[in-house]
Amino acid sequence: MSSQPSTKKQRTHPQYELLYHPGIPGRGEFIRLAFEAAGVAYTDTANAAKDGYSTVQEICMNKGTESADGNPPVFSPPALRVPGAGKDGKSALVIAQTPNILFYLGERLGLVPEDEGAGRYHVQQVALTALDLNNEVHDTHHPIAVMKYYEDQKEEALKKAQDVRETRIPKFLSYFERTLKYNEEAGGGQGKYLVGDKLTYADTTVWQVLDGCMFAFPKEMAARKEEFPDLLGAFYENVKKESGLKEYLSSKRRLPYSMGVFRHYPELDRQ
Ligand SMILES: N[C@@H](CCC(=O)N[C@@H](CS)C(=O)NCC(=O)O)C(=O)O
Repeated sequence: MSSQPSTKKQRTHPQYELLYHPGIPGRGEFIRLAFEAAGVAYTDTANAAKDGYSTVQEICMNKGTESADGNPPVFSPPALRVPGAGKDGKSALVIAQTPNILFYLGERLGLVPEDEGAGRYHVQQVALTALDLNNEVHDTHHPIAVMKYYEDQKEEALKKAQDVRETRIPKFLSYFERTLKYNEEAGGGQGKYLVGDKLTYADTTVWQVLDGCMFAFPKEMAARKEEFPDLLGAFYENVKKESGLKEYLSSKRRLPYSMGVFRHYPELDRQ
């Protein structure tokens, strides 16, 4: 699908291409949310056409010394291809690693504080922390081997999930809740935004991880609501209502969770 969110920005943009696996939100979702929140069009290459995934595989999963257009190799999707932004100013730029892509897009999509000071690094700091939690949640169902089935590592998964739910999730939620309060006390955000007084990719990234945790561990997250009322209440609800995101979240472009990072195995949730 070629995404056409409502256009909010006046600036002209290249036709950005998100290179990711088809059919799952996965780590591609952090990038989609940034585009959708900004109202900037992008091509979700693997979901846009039947042969789209072969392009993703050629660029991001080849065994050569180059990804494409003279760019260095990519370890794995997601990657971003930006036509016209290559070294010679004509070919394409290809970059990878979710937080690196978000950092590149942040200023271009208007999803970081306007001044170039500490605020931009704070946005990146919060997003990186949310992505750390994303990785820890992944390890609850694959604690031993990424390429082995969940069923082959279930015993370890039960132990890992218990630790992540009991010690790691509350530690991360506490950090995000304190970040919200810090911003509010500094006169920004009104409890709606983590950094500054408008939506940044820190908000969209934290929101996606919270939403994924609610899918994966519904009982655990419901039980934590009292402890973290601002984060799991006002903040979570407000991000959903942001223009661009509201339309996206009820559209077909928002893919359902399935067998990606966020999986619902009832036995891994609070009992
Ligand atoms: N740290 C990387 C992780 C990338 C990653 O793990 N990508 C997954 C899909 S979400 C993948 O295809 N991994 C293949 C592999 O690790 O072999 C990022 O944030 O982009």
